[in-house]
Amino acid sequence: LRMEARLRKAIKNQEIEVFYQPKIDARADVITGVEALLRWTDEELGFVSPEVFVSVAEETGLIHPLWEIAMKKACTQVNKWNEQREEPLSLAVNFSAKQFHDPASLVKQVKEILAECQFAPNHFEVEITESTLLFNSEETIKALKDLREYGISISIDDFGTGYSSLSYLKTLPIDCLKIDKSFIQDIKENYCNSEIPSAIINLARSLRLEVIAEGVEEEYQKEFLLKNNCYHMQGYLFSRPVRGEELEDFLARMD
Ligand code: G
Ligand code: G
Ligand code: MN
Ligand code: NA
Repeated sequence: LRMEARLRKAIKNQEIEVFYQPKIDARADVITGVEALLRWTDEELGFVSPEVFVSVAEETGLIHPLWEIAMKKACTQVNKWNEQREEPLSLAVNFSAKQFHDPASLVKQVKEILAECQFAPNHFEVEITESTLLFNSEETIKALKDLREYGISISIDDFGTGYSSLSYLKTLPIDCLKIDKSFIQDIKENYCNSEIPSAIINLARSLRLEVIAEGVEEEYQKEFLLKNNCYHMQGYLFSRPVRGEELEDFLARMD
């Protein structure tokens, strides 16, 4: 209850920050986009893990205002960066399953915010988890189709950890599988424990989906992924999620 009240206050006083984690094409070590990740440090509670406050927000209806903060701040920020770039960065935002209770109005709001921020839909990515697809409601599927027709791409976050059936992969409007970081962290120096990432990479290829590995921390994990034709990566090996200013240093170093 105290956390809910503090979070409400933080939203009102604009104390919620957005951090950015680069997505890398590891073939050439170039940055292709960023994922927006919320951060909150409260005066009384100190740093609160997003896992904690996102779940509080989901239970209390605060996930919607938090999402609006992530959307507006990130679209504005990434647009600024893209003005200075030849190759625009894509922007990925996490969407909670709870937000698909009213899928049609969610789609409407996504379009409104992108239009308001003049952010190009074809550089925007929605990250959902398998739990969003679990109920497979007609309206959710229609919402994802609408987003895609608008130019937005859809990624399945934490792929491989959910309880949904694989059958949706053939029928649902999705673009990309994000291999969950737990599977990447399992990959050891001699490439043992790499069966699941290999299987997901092959699955994505067969279904003509894109694939990205998250949680890449070690050079040998990157090597394994490159050898297995998974080129897109995210993880501490490249960069932690960082503030906008720090991401600018990263961009300057990469270019
Ligand atoms: O940034 P970090 O890996 O610590 O995030 C922990 C969890 O919080 C992850 O599951 C991440 O998806 C979630 N999270 C961070 N930012 C957002 C957000 O803007 N919206 C939603 N729904 N979840 C977020
Ligand atoms: O659930 P989602 O994938 O959106 O959340 C991403 C979370 O993973 C963030 O909390 C981010 O800080 C974390 N993360 C990103 N890269 C790494 C990594 O290389 N190692 C670990 N342990 N966590 C990571
Ligand atoms: Mn994510
Ligand atoms: Na994840």
